[in-house]
Amino acid sequence: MSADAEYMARALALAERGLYGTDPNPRVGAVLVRDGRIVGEGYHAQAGTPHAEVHALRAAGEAARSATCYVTLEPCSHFGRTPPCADALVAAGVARVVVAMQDPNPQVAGQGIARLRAAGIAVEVGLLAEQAAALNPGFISRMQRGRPWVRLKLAASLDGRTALGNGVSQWITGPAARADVQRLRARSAAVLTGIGTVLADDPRLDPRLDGETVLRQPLRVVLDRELRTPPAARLFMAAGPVLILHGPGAPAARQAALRAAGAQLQAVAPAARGLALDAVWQALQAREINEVLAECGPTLAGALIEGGWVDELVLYLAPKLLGHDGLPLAHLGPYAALDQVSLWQCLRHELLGEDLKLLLRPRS
Ligand code: AOF
Ligand code: ZN
Repeated sequence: MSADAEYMARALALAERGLYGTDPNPRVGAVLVRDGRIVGEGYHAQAGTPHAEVHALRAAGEAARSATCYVTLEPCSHFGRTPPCADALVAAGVARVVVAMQDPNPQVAGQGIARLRAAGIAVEVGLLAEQAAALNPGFISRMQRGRPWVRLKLAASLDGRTALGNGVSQWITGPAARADVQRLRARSAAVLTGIGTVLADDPRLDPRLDGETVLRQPLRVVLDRELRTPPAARLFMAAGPVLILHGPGAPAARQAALRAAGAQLQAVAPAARGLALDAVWQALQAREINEVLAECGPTLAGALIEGGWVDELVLYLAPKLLGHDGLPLAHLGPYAALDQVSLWQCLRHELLGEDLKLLLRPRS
């Protein structure tokens, strides 16, 4: 690895420390190097607090003059909750800036780089760009596609069953896989489920991590066309907001009871079954949700997959066989030919305790 790539790798590792806290902002890391020595570094921890570059500049002080700054996202050029980082880098007298990727935020989108160049700073763009983009799939999706990144998590037996025929489903996977799911929840701005899962499992859906701080609680979202969520559901026992998306004409008394339980309610357009998923993403986009984790039963999982909405599938497989009458992963099909089936590409696999974790992307 070149020295530049090593410093950028350090900046990426710093950015990752913001994994559970920066929403709706992206995760960003920065390193300042002068004469072959790191003189300052930092990362963005939480929206409303200083950006990565500002932390690095503060740490470096006078040593930032004529230094090189390695940063995982283009320095910003706008006044948001905080002033522009590009101006701060210029004022500090930095000589060179190495940027992993351009900021997809239309308020920045190249203007930060242009401002640095206009001030006579040498700027290079694109070093470890793929790794930098992988830190922020949700932020990039929200900025470029106008909708959140959707990650579907499913856990099943080797024969693809999520529960016994009688509905018993607790603890299909082991403790390591379950801890991994808590980390997926913690990095997500929203955790999405359907009314079927609320009624069957009564989940809390909040992240519970050992020893790590979650700076913002994910929004827990229930798709509940008829507003059947019980006001005594365990969802309301966890800290953090609950949003129930419902169809038109939901009974006023149920609305009042759920509001009293602490839920936010919003009506969205209905679909043939359930709610229109494009309207669901619109509602979440309006709330600046970057990453959505869907933890749901076979009905919603099937609708997400068949609608082509799943950007990433995380599948945990437990070394068990639950039998032919167990509940399926997703209601799909029926398919009449193999060229109609849902196809996936496995990007990574990993053994977590006794369970196999697969990271999959849809084959387009
Ligand atoms: C950077 N460095 O560390 C981050 C950046 O409201 P603000 O001031 O926090 O601005 C948020 C926007 O700034 C965000 O949408 C993204 O475009 C950029 N994030 N930029 O130079 C950072 N987190
Ligand atoms: Zn900034």
